[in-house]
Amino acid sequence: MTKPYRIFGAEMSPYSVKVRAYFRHKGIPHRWIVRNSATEAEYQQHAKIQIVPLVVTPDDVALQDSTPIVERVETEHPQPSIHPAEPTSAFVSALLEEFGDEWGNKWMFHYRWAREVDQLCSAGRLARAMMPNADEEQHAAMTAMVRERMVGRVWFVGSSAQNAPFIERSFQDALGRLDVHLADRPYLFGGRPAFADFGLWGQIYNAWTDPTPGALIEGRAHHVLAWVQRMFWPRAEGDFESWSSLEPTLMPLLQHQVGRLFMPWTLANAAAVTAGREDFSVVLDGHTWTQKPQKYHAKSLRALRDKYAAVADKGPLDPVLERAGCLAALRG
Ligand SMILES: N[C@@H](CCC(=O)N[C@@H](CS)C(=O)NCC(=O)O)C(=O)O
Repeated sequence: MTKPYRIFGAEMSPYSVKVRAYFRHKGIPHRWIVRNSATEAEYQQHAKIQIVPLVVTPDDVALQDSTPIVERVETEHPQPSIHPAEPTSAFVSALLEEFGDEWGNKWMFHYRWAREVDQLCSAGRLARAMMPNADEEQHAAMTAMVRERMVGRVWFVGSSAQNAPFIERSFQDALGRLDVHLADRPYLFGGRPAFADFGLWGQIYNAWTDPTPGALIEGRAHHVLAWVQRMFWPRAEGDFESWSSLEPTLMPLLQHQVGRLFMPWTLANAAAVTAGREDFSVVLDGHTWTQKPQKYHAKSLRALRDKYAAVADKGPLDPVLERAGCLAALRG
């Protein structure tokens, strides 16, 4: 019998649970291994960089970085596909996957560390996950350490006093639009989960576990809440829908969040990385956003542009991307 895949991850790591949900949906045999002191030696045997998730294949190949992990495993286990057959839907799904990973992470990370109630809850849970057998005193000390370390890192995703209300408006706007879209279907592209579901879900599920954004989801977005729970172990309930039936409620999310906010942000970020700048500012929907550039995002923008370039027939796709305000940025 072939060995199962091993996924080293953490419940509070959005990229880890994204990959786990993918393996669960595909029915690919795997073991979920929480990265903590007990599993650290095995993790270090395989990890090239110190991040989770780390996936080790049955023949002991180590994979890191959630998007390429899913893409690679998908080529080895192509059925049932997470990519809609219609090329427009397939590309929009890849675009939303990238948006979830990169912009959705700002929502999650900001809310996790902005307010005392979320800081205490998150630091306490992280400390417990790292040292499951700690006594109360050790746990309190570890909680304080984690809290100080993480609160000191929020600037990394652009969370700041200046950007905070803007990030929170973006989250709440997206929740409202997703709730309308998910009122009529179990997953973003219809009856089965697509690439986009996994990327967005990792972030929104993690936000749901924190007090402030969790209350927003539970209070205002019942269809999103049902999707958060469905995606925990996602099962196909039907087929992908046609783009024409998805567009009426998916386009507003693309326009308001992806075209207006994420695309100009990612372009400005990539330009700042290329120019080797210490920080950059960009006007997003009338708000001046300032942060230090994030190197990884320049790389993932290049990968997204490569995916756009590889779409063979752009005839139906380009007008959709134009309406969404995303086309120019993807052409590069
Ligand atoms: N682009 C990577 C991001 C992975 C990532 O940022 N992982 C975080 C946890 S969610 C991590 O391990 N960070 C290392 C650290 O905080 O020390 C992916 O998609 O897998």
